[in-house]
Amino acid sequence: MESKFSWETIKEYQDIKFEFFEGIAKITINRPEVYNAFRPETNIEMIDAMDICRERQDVRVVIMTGTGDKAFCSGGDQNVKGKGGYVGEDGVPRLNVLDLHKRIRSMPKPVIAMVNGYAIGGGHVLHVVCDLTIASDNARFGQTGPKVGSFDAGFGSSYLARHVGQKKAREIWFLCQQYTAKEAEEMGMVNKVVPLEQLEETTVEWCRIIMMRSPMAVRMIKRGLNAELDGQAGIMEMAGDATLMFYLMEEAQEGKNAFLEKRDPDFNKYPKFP
Ligand code: S0N
Repeated sequence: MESKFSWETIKEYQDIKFEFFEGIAKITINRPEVYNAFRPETNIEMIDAMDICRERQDVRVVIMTGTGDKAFCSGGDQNVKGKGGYVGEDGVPRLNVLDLHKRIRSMPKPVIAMVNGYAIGGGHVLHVVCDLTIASDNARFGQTGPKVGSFDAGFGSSYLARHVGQKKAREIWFLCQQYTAKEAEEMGMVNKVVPLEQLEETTVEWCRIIMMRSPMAVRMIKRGLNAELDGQAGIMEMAGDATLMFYLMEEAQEGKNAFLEKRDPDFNKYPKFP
């Protein structure tokens, strides 16, 4: 489908497209012949793109999607699944999609799954891990792990249960059935369902609204919501951002300046709010 927006390529890859438009980065899995299933190289490229999104100050929101109108992502590429993981061109088996999940959680900006078809298996997990999900009306959601010889007992189940509740999460995993976009929305794992032809426009509209909000406030909300589930790693991310804000305060500058000027710091002059 033709895009209404003038996306510019940020970097060329083999398995993904990586584009930018007015503050929004878009990462598109570009393997339509396998319904956008991922192989180790796909994840390596997505991780690289995510790292660029993190570093670039002009990127405010990240969209993840798949090429075409059939699939967002159908999970791990079954053609390269071997013992010990998905086997890359280097012959090494990996499950490096987990490193991508960590990047999505850690990204100090919202990551939106723009689901344009099947979100199945590891593809379902991918949308679950994203901060928001906007789906087209033809999208279908579900897990296949216990049917095809895999499972994700990480975010793909525990975080899913935070969206849909424990009973539904167990149903999704134990039965491996598919759910319509409307059912997924009613369950609470999809934020909005729109006709396919309005999917990108709606997602960009949501990005634009987010970009009108305070980046630091949005960032801290993401940190807080993650920390509830992510334990010490989540607290570390939130603490890192608290330190970032402290660095911006004169009180922190005073400590550094006093050290460099070889004098005692004077912290008395700073407010001590109740
Ligand atoms: C998506 C489905 C339901 C679509 O069915 P439909 O419409 O009947 O089309 P098909 O003819 O089946 O598919 C079209 C073409 O696409 C190929 N294809 C589809 N999915 C894959 C895939 N995953 N790998 C390779 N090829 C795929 C088809 O073969 C077909 O090609 P042609 O035309 O050439 O025959 C249906 O396709 C389906 O059910 N797909 C398989 C879904 C699946 O089982 N995915 C893998 C699930 N497992 C994982 O994702 C692993 C996850 C994991 O290991 C993990 C573990 C720990 C922690 C995290 C994870 C994680 O990934 O999150």
